[in-house]
Amino acid sequence: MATTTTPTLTHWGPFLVEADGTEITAVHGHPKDPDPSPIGQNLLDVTRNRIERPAVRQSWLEGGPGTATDQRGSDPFVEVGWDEVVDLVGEEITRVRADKGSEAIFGGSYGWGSAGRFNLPSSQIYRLLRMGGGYTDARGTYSSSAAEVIVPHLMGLDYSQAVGSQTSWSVIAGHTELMVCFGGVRLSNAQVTYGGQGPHLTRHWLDRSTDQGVRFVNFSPLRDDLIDEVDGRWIPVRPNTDSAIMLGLAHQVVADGQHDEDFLTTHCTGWETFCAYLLGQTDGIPKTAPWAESIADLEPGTLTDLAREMTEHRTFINLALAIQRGDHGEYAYWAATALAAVLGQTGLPGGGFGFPFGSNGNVGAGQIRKRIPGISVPPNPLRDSYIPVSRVTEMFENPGGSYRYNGQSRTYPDISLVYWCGGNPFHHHQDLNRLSRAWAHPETVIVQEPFWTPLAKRADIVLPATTPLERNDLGGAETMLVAMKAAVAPVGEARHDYDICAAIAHRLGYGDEFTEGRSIDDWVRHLYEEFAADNDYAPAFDEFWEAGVLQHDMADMGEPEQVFLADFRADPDAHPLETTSGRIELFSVVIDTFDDSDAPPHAAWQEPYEWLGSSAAERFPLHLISNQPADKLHSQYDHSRFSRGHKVAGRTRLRIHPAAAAARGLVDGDVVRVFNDRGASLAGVVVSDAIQADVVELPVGSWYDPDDDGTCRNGNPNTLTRDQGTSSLAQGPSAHTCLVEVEKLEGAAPEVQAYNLPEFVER
Ligand SMILES: Nc1nc2c(c(=O)[nH]1)N[C@H]1C(S)=C(S)[C@@H](COP(=O)(O)OP(=O)(O)OC[C@H]3O[C@@H](n4cnc5c(=O)[nH]c(N)nc54)[C@H](O)[C@@H]3O)O[C@H]1N2
Ligand SMILES: Nc1nc2c(c(=O)[nH]1)N[C@H]1C(S)=C(S)[C@@H](COP(=O)(O)OP(=O)(O)OC[C@H]3O[C@@H](n4cnc5c(=O)[nH]c(N)nc54)[C@H](O)[C@@H]3O)O[C@H]1N2
Ligand SMILES: [Mo]
Repeated sequence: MATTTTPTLTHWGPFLVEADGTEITAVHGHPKDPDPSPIGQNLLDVTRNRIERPAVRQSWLEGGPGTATDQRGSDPFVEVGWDEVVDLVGEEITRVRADKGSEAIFGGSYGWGSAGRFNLPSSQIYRLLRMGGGYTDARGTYSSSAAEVIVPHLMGLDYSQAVGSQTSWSVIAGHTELMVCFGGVRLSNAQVTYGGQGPHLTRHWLDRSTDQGVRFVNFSPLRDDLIDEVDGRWIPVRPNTDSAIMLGLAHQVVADGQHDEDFLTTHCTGWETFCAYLLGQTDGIPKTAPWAESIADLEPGTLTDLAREMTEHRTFINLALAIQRGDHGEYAYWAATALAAVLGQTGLPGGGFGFPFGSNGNVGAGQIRKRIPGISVPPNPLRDSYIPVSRVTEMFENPGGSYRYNGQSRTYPDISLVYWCGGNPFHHHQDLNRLSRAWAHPETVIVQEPFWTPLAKRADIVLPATTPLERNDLGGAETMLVAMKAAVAPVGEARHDYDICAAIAHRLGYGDEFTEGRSIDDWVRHLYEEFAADNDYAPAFDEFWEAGVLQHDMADMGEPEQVFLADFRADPDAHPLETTSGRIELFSVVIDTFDDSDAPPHAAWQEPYEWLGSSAAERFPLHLISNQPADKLHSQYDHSRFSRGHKVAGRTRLRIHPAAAAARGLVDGDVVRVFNDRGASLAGVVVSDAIQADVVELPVGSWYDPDDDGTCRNGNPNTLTRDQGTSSLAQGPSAHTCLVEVEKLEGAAPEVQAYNLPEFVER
């Protein structure tokens, strides 16, 4: 068969894929990408481990909703036809809406799914469920929940608006003298941007900044959170101590009399109260540099010297998202805001603070992302029915139970039906064995997914979806619009998300409203034409489709040189922030009224629930960092040869410091049991001095593969992480707060079964 070459866009960049009609035969970086991501090679296995036909869990099919729900994941499946499965889904949605109310449907469906403006799985499912009466939604993200809640309190900006107005890399390269990074600028993470990464430029900006004289400091448990080329200063820290470090730095600046009194009074509110806390006047503990050094386990003098360096130079403080994905994560962002205010450089070119450089590829690109219209999604008619996204297990465990969230007292709904599309909670959620138990609560679980992931295996009704390589779409990245063309035929009987949702909408009686009479190709053309009508430089659709990519007219892309909060800095009366005070809030009157004991009204050090300085470290003396995998996006394509080729001893790679390894008799390639009171995972050892001595790194993304005792044979770290909200403010996930112990596995290591297909039986 003739080979075709077609463009595509993923969350990890644009590519050209070669295909022979049924298989992808080669994946090439897009010629417009100077630093293509190796993750692209995962696409070679797009046709493997696929769900080929609709399937229903045997007990559910025989006994109906609510039957043997604790058998999810072990019951066999019965394959059925599309007409039958659409009927089953339609009937079940109708039954639950009528008997339990629409609130009993959980459609929050968190997950990244695929890039592609039209077929974005979350848009399709939201549209389907919202048009039909609504559902209980999920608010916030696993990425940035804590920041999303705290940033508006501190600076009156919506979080995504704040990220979009970050200081440009070009300004940092040109003006910053010292860039102090908490959680680094991790190049492997900058491969990715939600919704579509364009050309990869972060390496270029790191190199250029270094060439222009920016010196980097990397406060992080991992040295390689900053690439060697920038020759940064690595300060290995105890995880979760960032707030203490920043308070210690701020204290030193104040003790030296170098704080910007003028900025603190004209641009901030609450300085007096915060200062009294900093100096220890309110609790008897001055937050001095030596105090912080002992908490973070740093060499004495480290913070005193650095505080002086920061006062003497144009300093930019960068916060990775990781530092807010831990207990009290909100407060690391608040401490940085306060430290930057004390230094008085907020709003100056190359000074102040920003976030989250390195956590996504587009941060600091300096261009406002071009809006490519997607399919419109109406609001959820059940406006107030939502949970904070990572409270999903608690919701199943505790229907009717109450919890606090950003000043509100709220109640968990009683969920009967879960409909998940484009995410994988059995990868992304914390304490997976606890989720597995709670997962028996709903009567029915519907999963729409291309691959036999651990989530799909734990469904009652499985709807096989195609991937972007099997359908046409539009891909929008910062600088380019990509004609995402189908490269291979749909695998098995898989259907496009849109067609699945449309069939269900028809079954429920609102198909025409859902489709507006358009096929996928009609929609793609329609969305492009809407975009072209607003942008003179865009050619006619057919010309665009033929060319495969449209480079945006840069002149039209907003400020190329942006400085975060510059207008406010220049004139706070003319450009007040949309906070209660119009100023940066070093004390929040609003949060003070919440009166939650875990949510003080100013930046503060609160001991995380477990950390290297706590008594829990006597039993579990290693802090686990479950960061993002360099070789894939989350759990996507974990079945592929590329991802599996990066494993050690066939499971997730665990990095451990030479001293910690020697103390446990471990060498490279050993299989270890990583464990704590919550669970265990088996991993393959790599000994490395690029890690803080009491920290181990076990990246996320391996498909959950529990044995009978709940030990994950494949090394998923989320059997170990604790499932608790960051605080009553955001109730965000706190995966980066986790202690473990590691021991050599005795005897033969069990075989990984995560990539086996489930068992099928005839009806
Ligand atoms: N311990 C720990 N846990 C973490 C984190 C951490 O730092 N530590 N990080 C968290 C973060 S930041 C995030 S964002 C989450 C990520 O968690 P998720 O976003 O849930 O992870 P993905 O693996 O990207 O899941 C996407 C799913 O969508 C499917 N999919 C892809 N394309 C399509 C499509 O076109 N149609 C349909 N129907 N499905 C599709 C994929 O096959 C995959 O199963 O994980 C979180 N979990
Ligand atoms: N290749 C790849 N890139 C990705 C993703 C992926 O799955 N694969 N996922 C994307 C997504 S959804 C997101 S949200 C972002 C996440 O971006 P981040 O949240 O920034 O990413 P992480 O990998 O969790 O953590 C980055 C580094 O922070 C450090 N760190 C962890 N805890 C602490 C701490 O308490 N203090 C300090 N100082 N440092 C700490 C760790 O050493 C870790 O390597 O990444 C995105 N980029
Ligand atoms: Mo994320």
